[in-house]
Parts: sequence; C-alpha cells; structure tokens
Amino acid sequence: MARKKRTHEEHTIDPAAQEMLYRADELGIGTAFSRADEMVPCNIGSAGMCCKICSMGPCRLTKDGQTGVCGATLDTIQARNLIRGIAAGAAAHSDHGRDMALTLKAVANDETEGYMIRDVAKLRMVASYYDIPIEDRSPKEIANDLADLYIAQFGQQHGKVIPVIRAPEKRQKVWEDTGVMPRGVDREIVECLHRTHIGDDQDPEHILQHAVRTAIGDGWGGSLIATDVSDILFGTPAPILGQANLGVLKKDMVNVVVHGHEPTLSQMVVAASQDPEIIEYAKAAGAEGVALSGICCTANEILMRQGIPAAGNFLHQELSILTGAVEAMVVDVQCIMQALTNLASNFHTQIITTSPKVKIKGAMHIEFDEHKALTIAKQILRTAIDNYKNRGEIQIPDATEDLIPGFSHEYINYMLGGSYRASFRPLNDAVMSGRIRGVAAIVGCNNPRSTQDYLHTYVAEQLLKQDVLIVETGCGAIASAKVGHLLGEAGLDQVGPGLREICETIGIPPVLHMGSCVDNSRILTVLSQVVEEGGLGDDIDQVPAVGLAPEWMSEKALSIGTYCVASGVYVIFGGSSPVSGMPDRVSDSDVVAKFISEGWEELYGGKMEFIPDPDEMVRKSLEHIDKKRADLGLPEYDPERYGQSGDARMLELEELPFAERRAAVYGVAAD
Ligand code: NFS
Repeated sequence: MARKKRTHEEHTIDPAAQEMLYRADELGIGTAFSRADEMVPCNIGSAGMCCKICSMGPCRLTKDGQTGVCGATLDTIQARNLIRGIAAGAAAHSDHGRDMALTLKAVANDETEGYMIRDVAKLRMVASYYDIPIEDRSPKEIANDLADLYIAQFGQQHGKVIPVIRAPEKRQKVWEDTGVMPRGVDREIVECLHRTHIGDDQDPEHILQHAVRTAIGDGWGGSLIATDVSDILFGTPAPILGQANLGVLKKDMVNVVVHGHEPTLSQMVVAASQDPEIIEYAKAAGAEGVALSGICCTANEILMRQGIPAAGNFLHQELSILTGAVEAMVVDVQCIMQALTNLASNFHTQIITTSPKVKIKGAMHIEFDEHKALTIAKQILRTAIDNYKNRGEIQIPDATEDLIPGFSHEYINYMLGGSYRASFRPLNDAVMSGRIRGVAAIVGCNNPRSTQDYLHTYVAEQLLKQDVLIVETGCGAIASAKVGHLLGEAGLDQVGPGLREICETIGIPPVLHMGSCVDNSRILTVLSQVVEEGGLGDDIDQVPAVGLAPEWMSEKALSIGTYCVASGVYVIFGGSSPVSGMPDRVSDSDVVAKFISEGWEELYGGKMEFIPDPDEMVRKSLEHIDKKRADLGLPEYDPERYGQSGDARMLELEELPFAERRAAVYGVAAD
C-alpha cells in the first residue's frame, strides 16, 4: 500500500525546493520526496522490533512475550539496534576526526601540497590543554606533537580519551563513577559490534551504557579532534557574510557543488577555484568563471570560513542537479544519496567521488590525496569546466538569503567582551537575570518523511519568541539560513524582548550558526565555558539548555544525541522513535525508551526523548529550561520584565521631560 502522495507544498516549505520538485514532475524524474511517498516504512523495523543479527532470523517480534530464535527479548533487540546506530554514527564522525589528525601530521612534516597552519593561536591554545610545550617552538613542532597525541586517541586501549579533560570536572567524575569514560575512540566502537554479536551482551541497560561510552568517545573525542584540527588548518570561524539556497548557482558560470563533510578537499577546491589559471581556463570555455557552492556539512565548513555560498541542506542535493546548471557535484563522505548518479544522467552533471572510502556506480572517481591536494583540486575543476559545453536547458530558482555564519566558541567568547575582556560573563548574566530564558541547540538533518525545514524553523521561531537564544549546526542551520534567521538584526521583531535587547546590544542574530555537525563539539565547549564562568551551576546538567534534532534521520544524529545526554543535556528528537515498539505493545517496549529517558536522567542529568509534535517539543523545552532556572534559584522568567532598556528604551525616553527621564534611568523619584 503506497502512502498518500503529498503535494510539493507538503514536501517542503522552501519555495525554491518546491519549484524544483515541479520541474522534476515535468521531466518525469523521481526524488527522495517522491520515493518517501512511495516507500512505506516497515513498521516492525522502524520501531526497533526486528533482529537480523544472525541467520537464524530475521526475527520480527510482534506478539506479546515473543522472543527471537535465540531467546532475545524485544528490549534486548531494541537496545542492540540502537547501539549499532550510535556506533555507526560515532564511527563516521570520528573517522573524519582521524583523517583531520593525519592531515595535521602530514602538514607538520611538509608532506602536503597547499595546506598550512592557519590558526597558530588555536594550535598553541589546544596544545597547552595537554601540556604540550609551546614556548620557543615552531608551529610545525607543536603541530607534530599534537597530531601524534590526537592520532593515538583512536587506537588507545586504556586510560581515557584525552580531550575529555576539557569537560567540567564534575562531569568527568560522573563518567568515571558510572564506568562510561571512553578508553579509546576505536575501541568503544569495536566493542559495540562485539557486544551485539549473537550471544553476547543481553542486558539492555548494560548494552546502552556502552552506547554512552562510545558516544562520549565521539563527541568529546573524535568530533572535538575534527573541530580542533579543522580550525588549526583552515582558521577558526568568525562572522562572515554568506548566502544560502539554490539561487547561489550562477547562470553564466561553471557551477561546482561540493557535498559531503570533510573540509580537506573542499578547502582545496576553494583555493583552486581562485587560481588565475583556473579562471582563465573557465573563460576559455565560454564561462565567466567558476562558481563554487556547497551542500550539507561541507557547505557549512566553507561557508563559515570563506563565505562560500550554501546551495542548500541535505534534501537540496538532488534539487541542485535538477536546475540543470551544475557542471560537477564533488562528493567525499557521508549523507550522499546513491540516487545522485541516476538523477544526474538526465542532465550533463558529472558526479565525482573523491574519497577512497566512497565509490558510487556511475560516478567518476578522482581520488583525493592531501599530498597532491591542490593538483587534484585543479584537475577536478578542469573536469567540471570541460563539462560546461554540455549544459542543456537550465532553471535556477531566484532564491537566496543572506546570512552571517561563523560563531565559533572562540568568537562568542570574544564578542561578549572584546579583546581585553573576552569572557562568557555577559551571556551568563543575561541568562541569570532572565533576559535570556535559556539556550536551545537546534541541530541535525532534513528527513523527507517530514516537511523539509518546517520543524526546524517552526520550533526555532516559537523558542525565539520565548527569549530562548538558539545555536545551530548542520542542516538545521542551513534551514534557518534559508528563512533569514541568521542575518544580523533582521527578524528581531519576532524575538522576545529580553533576547532582542541582548542581540541589539551585541549586534548578533538571535540564531547563531556554529558550524557543521561534527562541530556540535563546539556546543559542548560553550556549555563547559558557561559552567566555568560561574553562576549557572557547576556542571552542564544544571544549565538551562536543551538540544533538539527536529528532522533527524542519520545515525550520526543518534550519536550526537547520546553524547549530549551523557554531557547532561535534555535532547529531543522529532520524527519517529527507533525504540518505540508497536503502539499496542507499549508495556513490553518501555524498558529501552524509559532507560534512555528516566534512566539516563538519573545517571547523567540529561535524557533522550522522541517527540513528533512540534508544539510539544517547544512546551517540553520551556518546561525543562524553567525547571533548571528554578533549581538554580534564578528569578522566574518574566516576559514583561525586559526589553525596556538599551537603544530602544533610550529612544523612548528621549520623548520624556528631563525629570521623568532621570527618574526612569536612575530609579529615583521624579520630583
Ligand atoms: Ni549531520 Fe552533516 Fe545534514 Fe544530517 Fe547529514 S549533512 S553531519 S547527518 S543530513 S545534519
């Protein structure tokens, strides 16, 4: 039975995406949106009730009390399925971190082409966290030691993954006491697979404790390493003007879209695209030049560092090709749909795979190697330029939105106090006084089973009205960019009065773009700094903050959610729960759902819940923030209390007679 076919207005709220879906209909081409309509999800599998770990099955547990052939209960099967997803997500992010560490090592030894250490200050700061000597040493010497230390974290067998020392002390103790301190990034991922092999770990809570250990190894290990090294090699992001949506593709230029995750290749493509030799080559082909843009987290990496425009988020990958204006889509790893090559065969677009880990039938493979990075990036661009002459009819939606990305934790620290008084004090004070009610991190994917960008932007808008400051990463950040939430003071009239005052005073948008998904590690760092600053408790679980992934779909999101919970955050996923069980089997399947919510909350102060209704997501977020405020003894949030000072208030006061103005400003009686 096919699902109801949705209209394109139900598929996405983005008019540019709708335009491309109508074009797909005209051309008779399917997309993820139409395939999601045609493909009915298996209700046994999606609820985590199917075990296919050995060939005695697959066992589908649909009746009360039923077990698999080996005797596995529903709870065990759900826990196994969940931990395997978390392991895959942690592996993806952390392998990205490994590649970055290996690149740093190669750069430190002069073995690469085109790379350099761009952020020496960050290199020195990170090295000093681990007592790597920095005085009287060259950046390459320091980088060599840091690279060795970071590379060792992946294969380490004992002890703890070293970046965890950057978590609040109390949090580290929680992890020690509950036995979830990760020993080595790879070791925990391998152990997930071992424990879930037929006949191994069968206690669901015990299985899920190891899921926590694995995820901490990702968030505070592999992902943090990826972020650190990306900043050291390519620069720590700071605000920069960018653009988002399909209108960034250019009619008279060779359009090259980079898609995937690792910045090593995309940064080099950026450098190559500005090379006079390449620009000349493009002009000789009849184009005005090369227009580079990004999809998914690769987009975020080059957007927040170089201001290279983002063509869109996850569900825009097919839509960008549907414009007919893309000469090459260059992909590396993660979130790349296999459908791309088939779709591209309707146009002239060349799909180019570049990672030794990822090949797709029908794509051209130009393998990337950091030792010859610039040469390969130029080869890729020449291939795209050669393809320009094959372009047919094009249709580029007239849709772009400006945005200001680049709010790294270093920049947030700086922006709050300037060079002399860089500090999180003003942010903490704003939360303590109630001008900012709390903080929400809205992150994660698009999922064609929900209306593209709707949940992200709806939840963000509701929370902004309630004076909740929002930080975003990944495809969620691009969703906000497309509707204009990431632009300076635009849209501040939709924001609560206290938060508005803060945004106007500092000069920031109410939604801060903090980077790619791997950069959720930046959010962990911000939370740690907030704790260190004082006044909002002595551990992350006391901070009035929530994490939301309203349109999640990837296993990486499960790992992110789990390490955030382990760090003390209440995490809400939208969409369907992979551990829901059948509606009429709630009692049986409760063990896992309850453990990751109530059980984890008892252990870590954070909990994981799956809530499909956006209003309920907002309600529970605010309830949680208010509870944390009350636990800290902070004043109850009062929407009427602020918004009457700052520039707006001064303008109003100018209208008043002097005595009344003085009374209002200094709180003295108007005599
Ligand atoms: Ni995150 Fe980034 Fe997007 Fe989801 Fe995929 S790109 S790593 S997984 S789809 S947010």
